[in-house]
Amino acid sequence: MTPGASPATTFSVALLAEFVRSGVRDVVLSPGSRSQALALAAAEFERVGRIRLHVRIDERGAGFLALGLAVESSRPVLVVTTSGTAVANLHPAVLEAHHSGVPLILLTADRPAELRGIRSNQTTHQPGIFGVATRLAEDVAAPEAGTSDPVRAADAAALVRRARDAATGVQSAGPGPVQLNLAFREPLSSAFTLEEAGTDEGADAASVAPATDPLADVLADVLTDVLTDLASEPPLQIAPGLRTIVIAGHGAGEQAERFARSGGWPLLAEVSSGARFGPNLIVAYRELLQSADFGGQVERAIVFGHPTLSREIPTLIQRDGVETIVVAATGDEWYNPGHRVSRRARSVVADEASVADAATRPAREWLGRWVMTSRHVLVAEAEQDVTPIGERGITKAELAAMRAPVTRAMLADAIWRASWPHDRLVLGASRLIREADKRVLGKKIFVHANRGLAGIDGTISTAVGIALASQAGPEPRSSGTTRLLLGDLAFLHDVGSLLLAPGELRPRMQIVVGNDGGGTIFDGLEVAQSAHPTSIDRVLFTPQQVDLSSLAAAYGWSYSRAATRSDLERELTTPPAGPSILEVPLAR
Ligand SMILES: Cc1ncc(C[n+]2csc(CCOP(=O)(O)OP(=O)(O)O)c2C)c(N)n1
Ligand SMILES: [Mg+2]
Repeated sequence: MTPGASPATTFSVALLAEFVRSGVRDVVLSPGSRSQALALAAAEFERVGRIRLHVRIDERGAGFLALGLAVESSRPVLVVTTSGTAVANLHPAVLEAHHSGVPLILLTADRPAELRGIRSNQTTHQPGIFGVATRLAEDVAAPEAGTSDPVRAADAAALVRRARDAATGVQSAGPGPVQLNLAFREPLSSAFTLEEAGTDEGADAASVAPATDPLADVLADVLTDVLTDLASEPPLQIAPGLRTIVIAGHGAGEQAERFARSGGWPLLAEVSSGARFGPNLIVAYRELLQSADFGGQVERAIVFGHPTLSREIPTLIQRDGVETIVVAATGDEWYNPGHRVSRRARSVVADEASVADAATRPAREWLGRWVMTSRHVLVAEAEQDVTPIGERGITKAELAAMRAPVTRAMLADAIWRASWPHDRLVLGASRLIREADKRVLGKKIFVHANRGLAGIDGTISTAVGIALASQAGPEPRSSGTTRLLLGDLAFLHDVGSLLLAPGELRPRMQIVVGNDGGGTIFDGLEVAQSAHPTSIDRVLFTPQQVDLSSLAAAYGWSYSRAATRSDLERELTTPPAGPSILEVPLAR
């Protein structure tokens, strides 16, 4: 760095260099004056190919974009903002990341100590503003002139290590958000350049180049941590003898499927569990849980992940005579409906007796009855709402079915069928994720939903983050399409996130909006039967008649509409190459 350089810039460059060295690849930033040193440093790191930079004017969308990038890339993602309300706009994404265990590192620029508490412009109390939602919150004093670069680099390295460790969960209860509140004093930046070869003197850019694969470092740390956990607490051994089911809520992962299979137990896996596949899968689990012959017979439930999509699961757990074991590798808030969970474990295995028992007749009958009955329920429902298309020729009835208006069931089925292992599927919070959860068959595909808090906010930006990170990954998993299925209100809530920065990689992404003119999820509430329909419409359904094609045109996304089943099939199987919106009108 040249003599006379702004300490803000010297520190920002050192900090970003350390983050790159620690494995960070994606930086999301929103513009602002106080954060200019970080922003200009990020622009330089992008120019020399060290990071992927994503610029968004709206910090709320920026936060969710970072969340999507982190979910897909399994790496911490940096978010840079200026001071004031800019910081507060990150709060929704921070809460979601906290509750769903996603590593975000927020670099929030602030005034130095002498300018705080005196009504300076755009100045509020930022340190720790996210409360318990951050794994670590540090208020970092403004960098001083005159401190030598090596000292500053050492400070930056230590700070980055603390932030990285906290965000990936090495020293805390699992991955989550971290806030580094960074004070900057005038001059807020100075000019500098990094050399492409990575030999810039001041920034010590040679050392910016990672010596080893940084991803390997990050994963190795997380893995070491998990293994240490496992070593300090051996897996809970699950013995046979009780009529058992395995429940996989959001984020349960493949381990839930493996575990259910090893013990020969029915697997009730939500659509975004990561475990919705395999021979033990029970798709029609709601109907079965309601039945005395199935739900009524359960003596033990073993729960992975975070179930949020049905009432039947929490009801079962609260029933007398059901022993529930909740499994979570990390985290300190445990799923516990009605405070009735009997045991918690960091990991479980089916013990030898359970594995042997899985092959016995009573165990095979227990599993077989669940699997067969679930299939019967699905077939009966399918006959009601969808006429199958014959393989040879199309009959009159089939033709009519192709021209029939799209239903939610049809939409959920079609989008599931169109998704393959190299694709990504993101589901917004609405009736549609529940519709998918009720019916889609087992398939090993990537499904994400923001179920940490199930907000309708940030859905588009989360999906854009997933799409962009997936495109940057290795082949062939980088070649797919990210499809987002969401309702019209969730779409409109985050419509500003359609704004993509010119020159940035465009997401290979199809947004499918099930447009029923408002929030029809509320029509299912009990109160909708008794309250005045006008009031329900006014304050819950909240009708809208926005022209989505105009919005698409305004933001430069291609647009199409699918009103019939044949339109839908065509649009889903041959989506446009770039960002596109498919509007599907649905009856209320
Ligand atoms: C940020 C936020 N605000 C409010 C809610 C409450 N909420 C849940 S679903 C929903 C309406 C969803 O409507 P839409 O996206 O059109 O889906 P639909 O139910 O019609 O399928 C609302 C407002 C929420 N989950 N998150
Ligand atoms: Mg709607």
